[in-house]
Amino acid sequence: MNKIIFASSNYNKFEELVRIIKLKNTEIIFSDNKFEAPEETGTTFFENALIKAKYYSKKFSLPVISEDSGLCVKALEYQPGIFSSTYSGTNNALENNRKLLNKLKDKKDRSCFYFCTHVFLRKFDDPFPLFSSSQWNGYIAKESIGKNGFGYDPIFIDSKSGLSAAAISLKKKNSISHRFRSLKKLEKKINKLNLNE
Ligand code: ITT
Repeated sequence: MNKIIFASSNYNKFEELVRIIKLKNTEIIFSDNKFEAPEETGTTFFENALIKAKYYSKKFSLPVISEDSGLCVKALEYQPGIFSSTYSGTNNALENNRKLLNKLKDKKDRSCFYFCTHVFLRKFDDPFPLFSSSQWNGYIAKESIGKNGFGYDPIFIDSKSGLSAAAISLKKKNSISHRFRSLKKLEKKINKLNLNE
């Protein structure tokens, strides 16, 4: 059985990822705050995902998948974007949501999207990283709706169904989300490799 580390401090992401991605003969292991998280100094989702992938693959000496993601709000020039997890100055989801609702108080256009980029590295100096990205379109609710999910899910409304990401089941979220779409592309690419080479 091959082992791949999911390089993240966010267990909610891992919970979704393991239900979405199916890799041949491979177990995906959560990095579980075993090492202090690296500083995310990039200016793009891709750069930050690569920073995390390189850092954790060196620490664990194993192949890794990393993810950088966030919520991009049109009326706020696509912020909080790469700063989503600590938008309010803490990584408290309630505080982040409150700040965002406040910023949008007088805005008519509440459209937004979740965005994520995934990176796969066989080793820290892998010259052939694999990557994938996707987005999930929606708009920001006027108040929190629903108890499922994490982060901005209670205030993110899926543009197709009109339901908040926290009001749908995990199974449903995992069939329409940014994470689902991006990971399915990555899954295809990884399954073409021979990880034992
Ligand atoms: P790692 O960097 O350790 O993976 P993190 O949570 O800090 O964990 P990011 O820097 O990629 O990860 O920030 C992602 C943030 O974007 C996340 O904390 C949420 O605030 C938000 N986000 C991304 N996807 C989301 C989703 O499916 N549902 C709710 N919020 C999401």
